[in-house]
Amino acid sequence: MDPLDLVSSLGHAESLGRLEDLPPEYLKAINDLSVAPLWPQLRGLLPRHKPARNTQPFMWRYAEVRPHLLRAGELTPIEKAERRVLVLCNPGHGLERLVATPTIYVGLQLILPGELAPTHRHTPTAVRFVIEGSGAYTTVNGEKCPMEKGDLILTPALNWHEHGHEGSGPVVWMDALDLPMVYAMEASYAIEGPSQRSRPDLDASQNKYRRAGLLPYASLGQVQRPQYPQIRFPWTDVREALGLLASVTPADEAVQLAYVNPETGQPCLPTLGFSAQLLRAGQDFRPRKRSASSVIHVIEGRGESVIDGTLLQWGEGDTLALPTHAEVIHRATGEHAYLFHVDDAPMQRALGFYEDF
Ligand code: GTQ
Repeated sequence: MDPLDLVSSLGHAESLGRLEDLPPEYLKAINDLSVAPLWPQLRGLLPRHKPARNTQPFMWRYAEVRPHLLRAGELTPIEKAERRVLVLCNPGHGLERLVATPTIYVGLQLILPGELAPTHRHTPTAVRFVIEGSGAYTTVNGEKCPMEKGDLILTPALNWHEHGHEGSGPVVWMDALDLPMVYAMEASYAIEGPSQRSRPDLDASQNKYRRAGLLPYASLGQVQRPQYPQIRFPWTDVREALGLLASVTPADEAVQLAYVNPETGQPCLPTLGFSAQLLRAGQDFRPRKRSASSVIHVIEGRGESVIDGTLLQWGEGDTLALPTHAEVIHRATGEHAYLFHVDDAPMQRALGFYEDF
């Protein structure tokens, strides 16, 4: 039987009634009560088999954006910005919504020597992934985390954070936030607070969770494990771990490590997921199609990706947006490449509909 016949035999019509099919006085009467009929919009809200997507497969080239970010450093003093950020706006969503994908906000943030981006906390969760420079830091609830290239630093929801720069030269990092969802929930706001410089607790979580497989002994006796035990994930460790993982991973399998809560093994944040991938030279990598949208940042190397038929050729510092349900192929075209992934799989799992195919 033709699948479409099956659909109709189950009582599902191919096309549903339209607004124009209704008497205008009926529509006016219900609209005046702030009420609308579902059926003209049902297929739009719940398309069959595959979601409607506005997100475009897209790439922001670091070499193109960087000069404008540095110019922002001349045009806008930190006091006039608080956070000097250029936001990567997916063209499928325009410049107003400030989203890279429907759920992921991505900005490139610049801090110059001596500057301070003052303490605040907010309901959205953020992470920083360092792109260039050194000598900057982020202090999270009094824990001062150095920011070196490739480091991932978490600033979970409602945690105090400030950024500073004690070195020389510009420092740039990528911010990824779950802001679009928190904003859509009409729950996004920030509070300013006093500087945390008075009690810097240097990289405390790094010293507690230095190596996978080893936990502070006292943790074993705790019923409730800490929600955000590790704040900084240094790139030097992740890169080395990827190299070792590659040495024991069959050629056709992904060499990819998830950033997790070392106490629980769960994703390190509740809404967004983070992973680092070593893409081996000369080999097509075809991840499974998945319901999550994602952003990929190129840490090192060159390559190309085909995302829903769009070819994007990337190099170090570039950032790509991948829609939900995308068909994806990645290949490194030079040596090995290293990719940092941000996805919304944790929130999709929490909502009970994450799928891969
Ligand atoms: O550094 O705290 O890109 O609050 C957007 C909002 C960065 C930050 C962003 C923020 C921050």
